[in-house]
Amino acid sequence: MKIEAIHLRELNMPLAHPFETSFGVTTTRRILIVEVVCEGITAWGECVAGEHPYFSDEMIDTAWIITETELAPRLLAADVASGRDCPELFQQVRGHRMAKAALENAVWDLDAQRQKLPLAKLLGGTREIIPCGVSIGIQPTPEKLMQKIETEVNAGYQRIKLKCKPGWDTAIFELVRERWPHILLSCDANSAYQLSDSEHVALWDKFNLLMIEQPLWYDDFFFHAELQRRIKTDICLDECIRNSRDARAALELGSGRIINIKVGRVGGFTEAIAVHDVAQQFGIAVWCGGMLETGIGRAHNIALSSLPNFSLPGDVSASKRYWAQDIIEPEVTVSSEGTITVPTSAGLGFDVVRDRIDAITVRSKTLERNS
Ligand code: OSB
Ligand code: MG
Repeated sequence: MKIEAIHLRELNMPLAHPFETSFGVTTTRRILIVEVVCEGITAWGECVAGEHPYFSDEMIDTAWIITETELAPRLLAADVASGRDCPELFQQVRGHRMAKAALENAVWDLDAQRQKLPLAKLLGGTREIIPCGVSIGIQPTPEKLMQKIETEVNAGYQRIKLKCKPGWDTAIFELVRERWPHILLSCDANSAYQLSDSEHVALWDKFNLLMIEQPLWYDDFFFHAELQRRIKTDICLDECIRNSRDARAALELGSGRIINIKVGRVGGFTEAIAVHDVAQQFGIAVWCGGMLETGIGRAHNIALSSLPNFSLPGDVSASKRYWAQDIIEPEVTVSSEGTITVPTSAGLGFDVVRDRIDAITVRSKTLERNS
């Protein structure tokens, strides 16, 4: 496939509700969308980097410049057989995995459309439906949190994940467990604790949490192994797993017992599949994380979640939880059993609505093949 043009766009999209984590509050998303064009087919990728480098060291502005000056020119000079060719093509550029993933995933979408296959099938997916959970941000008051949980439990979501940080943890879990003793409940600290907090974190063992996500430093899995030895609850690794070698090292060390796979965090579908496979060899369950994606990234997450070892509910939930109006048709919906049906039509399985994208585009740039 000789890609003829790559269009970069920045979208400004207000979230339906502000989302607060231990590292900050997001009210409007600034999102880099890439569109690759080849032989009359248009395919899409979404860069999940945030507005600030607070989740990881990437942000939309670094992703834009790396895509424009390094990655897109390499893709436009190449002839790729599939998305699997992208990691090698981008190898000289160190890091910038979220930027790489946006382009690589668009190439996978392109290949799926060309072969008239659903993206899920091309990735090796086997599930027809995927189990869904929700991630609930830190709220202004405990009462507001309780209302949110009630809404999501009633909607049928199979797992509730609470964002937490010092001061919004033990007492909150206590309240939630009093009201809902039996729901699948987990928490995500986004690196808000240190090893010296291990006695504090061990107190949560009594809440029967499914997992505690990334309690310690974003770049650590050595001290996570020490913390995992000191607590009963399973640790789930998010930020610190950058690739399948990290996954192998972390699982050898015992840094955690569950992995959250985010395709952007690991640099694209090829590496996401590799992390999935390593976890499977270790008998470790994985689930698909979310980064407040638009319908494009959400469709990619649904396709990835159809792989066999995605056995726990992911943070892949309905469009309406994030957006007044999503940029795909139909929008992503979740059944009353808390599942999403994996689309069976070619490519993403959703139509990208160009008018809506145009209306919220605040900058754009087109790069073309030279010959
Ligand atoms: O750590 O999983 C995370 C959102 C932004 C950055 C990091 C994370 C999250 C979420 C939200 O938890 C998941 C979602 O609903 O998209
Ligand atoms: Mg997380």
